[in-house]
Amino acid sequence: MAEEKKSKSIDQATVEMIDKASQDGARIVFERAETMKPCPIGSEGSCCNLCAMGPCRVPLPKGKEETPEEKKKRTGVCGATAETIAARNFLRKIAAGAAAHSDHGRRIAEAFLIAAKGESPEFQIKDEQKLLQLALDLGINIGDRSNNEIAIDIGEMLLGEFGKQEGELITLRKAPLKRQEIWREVGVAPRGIDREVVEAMHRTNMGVDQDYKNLLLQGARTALADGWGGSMIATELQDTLFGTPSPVLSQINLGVLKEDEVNLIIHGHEPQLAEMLAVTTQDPEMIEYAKSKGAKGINLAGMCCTANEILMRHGVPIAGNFLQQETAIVTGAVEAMVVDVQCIMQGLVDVASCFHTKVITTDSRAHIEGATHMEFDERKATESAKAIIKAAIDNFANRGKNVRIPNQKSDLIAGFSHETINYLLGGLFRASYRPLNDNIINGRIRGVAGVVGCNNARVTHDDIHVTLVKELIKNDVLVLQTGCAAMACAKAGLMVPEAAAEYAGEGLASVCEAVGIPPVLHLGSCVDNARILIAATAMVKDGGLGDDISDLPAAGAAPEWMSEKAISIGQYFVSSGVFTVFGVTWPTLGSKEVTDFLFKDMEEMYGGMWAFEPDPIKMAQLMIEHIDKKRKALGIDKARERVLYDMAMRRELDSV
Ligand code: SF4
Ligand code: MSK
Repeated sequence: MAEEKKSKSIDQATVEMIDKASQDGARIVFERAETMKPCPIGSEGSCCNLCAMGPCRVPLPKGKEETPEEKKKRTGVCGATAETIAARNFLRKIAAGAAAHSDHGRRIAEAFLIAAKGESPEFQIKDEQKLLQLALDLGINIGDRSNNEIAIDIGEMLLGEFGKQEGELITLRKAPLKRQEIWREVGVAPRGIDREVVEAMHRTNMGVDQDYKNLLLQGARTALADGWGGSMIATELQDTLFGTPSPVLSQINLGVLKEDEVNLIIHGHEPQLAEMLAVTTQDPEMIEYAKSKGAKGINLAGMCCTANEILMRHGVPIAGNFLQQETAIVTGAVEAMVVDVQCIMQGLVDVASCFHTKVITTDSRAHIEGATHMEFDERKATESAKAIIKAAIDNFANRGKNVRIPNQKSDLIAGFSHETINYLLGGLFRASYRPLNDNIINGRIRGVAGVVGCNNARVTHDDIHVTLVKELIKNDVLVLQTGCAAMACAKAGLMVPEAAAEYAGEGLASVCEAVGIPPVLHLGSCVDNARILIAATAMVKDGGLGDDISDLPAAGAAPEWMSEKAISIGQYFVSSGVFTVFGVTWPTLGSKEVTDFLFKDMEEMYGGMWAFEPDPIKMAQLMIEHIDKKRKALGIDKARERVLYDMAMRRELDSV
């Protein structure tokens, strides 16, 4: 169960806006969470509403041992057992999460093709090197063909992966060979992205797949279609089209909003419109228009993962993470909250009605009653972006006197794509993960952790993320982050190089100082968890740490998860061989068998398994124990003499 909530947030800007919301009569998520308690039966996966004979509830009896006879009777009307019900619910979450990431990937593939065919002058292939690398990876002829010709083949091939019916996803080839073999042996190599999602929905329909182990196999297949399919396609094509991120300095928290400028927040997940806004808000014509309406300029800021996308590529500041979307409006200083898809609270419209903020939906798949709909069209990208910016500017005159922007904002460095990490560690001419592997082998870095995922109003906002990550880096674990988890740690000052000396253990700090990186690296948005898979694969390929992802001294966590997307991410990490811990609550606790299967049996199948631990210090302990277990298996558990990693040593490594 969720831990007892101590306070609403560790972030002072959020705390200040929670108070302001209550003074202003705006009902925001923190208040709604007080009045709407989670259903204990649904939260443990023991409620089935798949057919009109239900909903059927089969909760685990509390406080007493269940007899076999009692357990036999604990079924739905159709006879479905608690195991089947929990596993079906779990698989449906994976399918929904995989669908969200993959539909994002599909839209990017379509936008990529529009650009490649020259149908949108605003979108051009930005990263030629990545384009050619992708062509090589996919076996697409380069010859003397133009970039656009090559891009059309890439776009069509990858778009085809969504509707593919037979064989295996082509992007699975990016995984270590041993990992690919494991998937084939277990029988979970996905065939086509859409096919796995549809099959998951079919199998969980009333009266189809009623063996929890078989259902969970489809869970792995569907999640892999997300991580190594839809999400990976999204990241690869976004980088090629909009540019592969490189280190960039920016700021984060509500303090990035400006008193004297038009504040436009872009929120959601897909980067196409955000890319256009990043460019078009700089257009002198738009700035002049803002000035004509009494503002000093236009201030674009991001929220949730759309924010991460334009932070990584343009350094656009971030106003906040998931639980801050309404608090941004409560400042009274936001002219427009422009949203695309995913993680957008319907409550935004109600909160906005207490202020002057316009909520603008922009995607045909995501309308909200009471919002203004201004659809973004990639073929008329500038025109669409300008219309949205003008609507924000026109609203500046309506800003009232009730404005309070919190002072809090923190510096951060983002932009750690796989390519950047490779280059920073290995250098321009010998880009590699070798120095990382060497520092893991010699013990300066104990291991690597991916800490990702959402905020959840059932626990103290940002607290679990920040406590966990501080504990990990103190123990010399290098942390890779995406999503709202990354934002929590950035706000806490963990994403600047100076954080190494202040928070990291001696070994990790020495490496960070030598390379000039923070101890916590921002890899991007939720779909960019695919970058973590690629980074893990690069570590395997560089040698010395086993021959599969499951051999690495590595672990994953989503400490404050809330979205079904997080379950899909967790399952593709587990099925890729990573020990993965979730906090807050666990959705199969209604069935001991299903939970044991996920927490124990999956290790035998995949080398990775799930765990649930709401306490961040205990969560860190579990992850560190796993990392140490892997170090022991690799024979690198002996403490080695700690030597500072200086420039001379780096040069020596480069010359190897
Ligand atoms: Fe109840 Fe079975 Fe229908 Fe689910 S499918 S609601 S368990 S009768
Ligand atoms: S935005 S999925 S709340 S991380 Fe990707 Fe944040 Fe979770 Fe949405």
